Amino acid sequence: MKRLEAIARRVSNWGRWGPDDERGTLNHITPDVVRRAAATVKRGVVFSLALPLGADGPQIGQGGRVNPIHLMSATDGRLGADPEGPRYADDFVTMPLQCATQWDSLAHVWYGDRLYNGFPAASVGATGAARNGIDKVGAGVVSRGVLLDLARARGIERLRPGEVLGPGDLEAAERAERVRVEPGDVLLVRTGHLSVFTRDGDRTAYMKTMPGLGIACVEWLHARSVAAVATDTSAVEVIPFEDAALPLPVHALCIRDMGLTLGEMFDLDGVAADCARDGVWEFLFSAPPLRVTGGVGSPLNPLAVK
Ligand code: UVW
Repeated sequence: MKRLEAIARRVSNWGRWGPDDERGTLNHITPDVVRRAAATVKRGVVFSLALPLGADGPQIGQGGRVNPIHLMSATDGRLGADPEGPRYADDFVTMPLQCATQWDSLAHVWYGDRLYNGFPAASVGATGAARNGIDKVGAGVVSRGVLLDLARARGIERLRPGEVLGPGDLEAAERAERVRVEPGDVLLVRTGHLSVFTRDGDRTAYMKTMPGLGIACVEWLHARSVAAVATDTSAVEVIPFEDAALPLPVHALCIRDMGLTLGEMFDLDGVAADCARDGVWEFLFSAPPLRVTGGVGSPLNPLAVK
């Protein structure tokens, strides 16, 4: 990370919201931002941006990440002796918290023995994250969502795996959509890459390489005071990495230095099609994580309301 030190210093938010802050850029979501977000709702239509949580998910076992295992613990449960009485079903699910549509918490990636805001890396251990866990997100993530559809802005179905996206690409989409990413917004970036999995059914190609944000975007996200950023890929950033000797640079700078929450595997196709129809690329966005104590991530069902 030595080579990225200068960027890390420029984008650092350590101490900005106090020495105990564990929410990072989510602090950009002020009551004014939420009111403005609510005012974007005009038609009352709601889109889910989540992949289904099931055995058919995108995971290929890489890094121990598997798809959810859903088991029934009761299928004919009954209480009391009345054979005509109510019956019930119960179930449980075993899953990596990172296996489908999800937020990365600020304890997910770090370097140099320090997490976001200077907390020791040892805060993350066998019992979870004592600092910067997903449970610290509190009231959730409710803000204005702005969708930049980079594939559509270029008139193509999807971007090429390995394509490095820069600030110029984000701004070109802003111009094409006549929208501007403002402080406190949740930025949703559609690359079209999700269809490698959802349409072509090729999990390996979806998971192993992808278009994504390059290092140059980190300062842009900082300058725009974005609250969180999510994409339709599994890593937000480009894979292969820009420098093979420097893995996860965007995660490292965004999560550890800036305190920026990252969202992955968002299904943006439905809402993007609607935005293309009505020309409105902003909406009320709500994606509260599960309050998993000490979790370093959380599965989600993000909603866009227009
Ligand atoms: C890692 O691969 C560590 O992170 P992510 O799934 O967030 O890309």
